[in-house]
Amino acid sequence: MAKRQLNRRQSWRIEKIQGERAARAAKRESRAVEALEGGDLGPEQTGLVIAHFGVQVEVEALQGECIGQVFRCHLRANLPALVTGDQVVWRAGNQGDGVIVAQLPRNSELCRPDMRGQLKPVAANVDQIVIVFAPLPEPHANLIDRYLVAAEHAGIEPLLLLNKADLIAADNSQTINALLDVYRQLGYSLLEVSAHQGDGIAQLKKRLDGHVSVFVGQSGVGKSSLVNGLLPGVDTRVGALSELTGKGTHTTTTARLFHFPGGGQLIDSPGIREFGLGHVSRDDVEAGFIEFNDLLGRCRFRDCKHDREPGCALLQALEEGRIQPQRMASYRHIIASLPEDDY
Ligand SMILES: Nc1nc2c(ncn2[C@@H]2O[C@H](COP(=O)(O)OP(=O)(O)OP(=O)(O)O)[C@@H](O)[C@H]2O)c(=O)[nH]1
Ligand SMILES: [Mg+2]
Ligand SMILES: [Zn+2]
Repeated sequence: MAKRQLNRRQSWRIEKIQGERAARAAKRESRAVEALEGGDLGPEQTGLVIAHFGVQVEVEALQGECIGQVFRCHLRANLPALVTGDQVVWRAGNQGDGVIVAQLPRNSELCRPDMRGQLKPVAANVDQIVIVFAPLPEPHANLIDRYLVAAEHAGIEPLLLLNKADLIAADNSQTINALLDVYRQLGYSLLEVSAHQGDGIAQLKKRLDGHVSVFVGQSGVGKSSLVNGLLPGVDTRVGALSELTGKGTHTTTTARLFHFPGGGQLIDSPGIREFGLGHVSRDDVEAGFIEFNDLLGRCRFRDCKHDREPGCALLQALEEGRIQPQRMASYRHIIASLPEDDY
């Protein structure tokens, strides 16, 4: 009991300190914006957010004489939350800095709930989600399925990417191949590569050319290593797996956008431990399982939960092997984790 009270008090204090810190930062920011706006600002122009640092963002000029150059920009107070990949209207200051004036409409956004369950966009205007996994850290099919649901929900093309193919050996090849088979059977695009040995990197490059892609996946699967392999000259930070847990160590802390010399963009994002789907409904989840598409609406009961109802089209397909047991288990796991009013 005493411990719990202490924890509550502690977390209240932490929240208070964080709140005060955020308020001080906001004040500093608004003073910086005022100072900039009081000075000599350049004309309004469009830019691309290539990285995000708390209250400031890095913007690449998309037009004008500074095209291609990067500016550290402050945000006007009334702006919506910006993410990497956003296009904005901004004005340059005279010291490599600037002010963001407006956010331009997004044509896609990949969202996920934050620690408090609140929905947060992680990248904007991407047209391909590259779901990266590896033999180590051990892949979780359910996490892959969650990303697939998020991709289908956002209407963004998914690409499954197995990295660290060099780590496939006698002791894990069966498990890995069984996992890959699930997605091959569903018709998803799948590539096997090794950032370390370079296998498959040329093929991957071809798949990314001309697209705006975002790398997502568990921490430690090698997303940043792949960026380094794909874009020589870019030297983004890579971190060893924890010796204790064999998991990634959350090396990348902010999503960052890179350009391919021949066109196309790639966003490296921070790895995650869990990927909630708080913002999607049961219908969205069902629509995200592409093998359900032809079956939905064919159950005897309109509000069928596909649990044990008689005349359920999904259960029958499961029995006949048209739905893979692992995917059905994954579907149930995801549904069970949705907030209750979404059931
Ligand atoms: N054997 C092997 N190891 C790799 C390969 N690619 C990356 N690694 C290693 O995996 C570890 C994690 O790599 P990162 O690139 O930092 O992984 P990440 O996905 O960016 O991790 P976060 O930034 O934390 O999300 C490092 O020790 C890399 O050297 C590969 O193809 N083969
Ligand atoms: Mg990384
Ligand atoms: Zn049913």
